[in-house]
Amino acid sequence: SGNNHGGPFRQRLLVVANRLPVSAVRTSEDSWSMEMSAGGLVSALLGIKEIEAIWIGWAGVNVPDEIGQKTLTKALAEKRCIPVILDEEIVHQYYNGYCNNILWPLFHYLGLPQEDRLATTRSFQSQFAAYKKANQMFADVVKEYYQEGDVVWCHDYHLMFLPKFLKDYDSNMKVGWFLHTPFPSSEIHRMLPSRSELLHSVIAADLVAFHTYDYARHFVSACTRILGLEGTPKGVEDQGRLTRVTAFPIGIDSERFIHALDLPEVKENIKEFEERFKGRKVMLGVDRLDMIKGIPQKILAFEKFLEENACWRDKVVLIQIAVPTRTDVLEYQKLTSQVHEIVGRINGRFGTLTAVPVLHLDRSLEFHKLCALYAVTDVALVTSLRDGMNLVSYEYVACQNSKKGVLILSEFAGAAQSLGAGAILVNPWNITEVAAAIDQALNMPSDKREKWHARNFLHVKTHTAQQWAETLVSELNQTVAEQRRRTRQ
Ligand code: ADQ
Repeated sequence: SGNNHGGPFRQRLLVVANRLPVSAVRTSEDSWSMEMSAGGLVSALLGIKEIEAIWIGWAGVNVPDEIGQKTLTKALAEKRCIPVILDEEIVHQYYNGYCNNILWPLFHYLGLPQEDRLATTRSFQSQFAAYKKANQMFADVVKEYYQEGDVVWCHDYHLMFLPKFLKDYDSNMKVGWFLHTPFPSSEIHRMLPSRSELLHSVIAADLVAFHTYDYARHFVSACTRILGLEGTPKGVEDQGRLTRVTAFPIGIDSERFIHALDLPEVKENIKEFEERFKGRKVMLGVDRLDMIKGIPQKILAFEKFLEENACWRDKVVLIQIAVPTRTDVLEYQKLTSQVHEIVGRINGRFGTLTAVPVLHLDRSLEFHKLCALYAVTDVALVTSLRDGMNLVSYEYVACQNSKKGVLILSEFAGAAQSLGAGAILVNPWNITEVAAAIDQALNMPSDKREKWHARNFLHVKTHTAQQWAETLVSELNQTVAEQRRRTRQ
């Protein structure tokens, strides 16, 4: 095969995701500056020696001119990234429209947008057409770079057509599809006007994987109920062809967080924060600003806690870091104003001349500051209304070896299934319950905190992103080998 350059054999992995793991900034007509983002997936794949990962995805920038496209492609190649060039209109319809306005809320049980309830509306149809077209464009780039023997790993709800487009091109291609969000109950998926086409396209993959068994089960039910296919313990069967459906929960690169705590600048930050919040307990929320994260509900629960526990008013602070995302989508703009209004009200009610109870920042934090914050806080509040997994809860645990703080965790986050036994589980819609959980967390005796932390820390350390990626790739190779054995018989 063309990818063996005399050294030990390394299988090529084409990782296809909507966004490349880089941010590209154009510095002149023909030059770009690139910064690789340090997500779990990136470090996971760097850590697997037997695999050579190549990324395919959108670079997140609009590049209408040919010089720009050529120079961008060249600059990205050095980072082992291959761009899919999407124009502004497609991005608007496919990404802001179908992905973020339709699939995202539906998969998180937030329903379909009001004006699109009827499948006949023009916006729904044109967004769906753009989604399909964008998926075709991703497929075309994959086809161009694909070599026999490569493994192709498609990511997320943005690319549900991709497995089908790739298998139509070459039925021998090894194709896996992983969903980072929940897969909802089949009763929810049923509402989607394009429900069948999407399911058919996904099961063209050899392996379909989710964070939890519940999501995998919902997916299989959707295939049996909506498509009338047969569900088996291994997956879904369509005319004798089996698509393996299973759960492979993601993890984080825990060593990266644990080591960071020893860095001088992180230690410096920790000291600064401790000084700044001396005499107060610190609670922390870190989320992308998104309706699924339940930020308003969380702050309202904190308000209720302060109402009921006057003695805590000047002794506790909630730091909420909310990175703005998808700022082009109206719903997200409304959410920002809503959060600001609640924060303003609480600080007005319970603040003093020297301190406010809620410290809310509309921004992302650099890695070192984030680690320091995770390390100094007494309680982490993860109150997602739905969340595929939620990595913030993992990162918090990884950084809590000295403090052994308490995790308050939504039962609707995938992480509830892995960290739930060492956390206070809550229904984020029940503000009274969350307020009570805050009280319990702030008063929890240290022996219980230590026991819970030890349990969760062990989990986070042993279920890493690297292990997740390795498992998925080897399972995909195995699944395909088994299929070939079966069809030969
Ligand atoms: P997200 O919805 O983005 O991911 P999450 O899993 O919490 O949610 O990951 C967010 C990442 O961004 C974390 O690594 C976190 O450190 C970082 N981050 C968030 N807010 C930040 C801030 N204010 N400053 C700096 N960094 C911040 C989707 C799904 C999740 C699933 C992941 C992975 O929605 O459920 O866990 O994919 O599959």
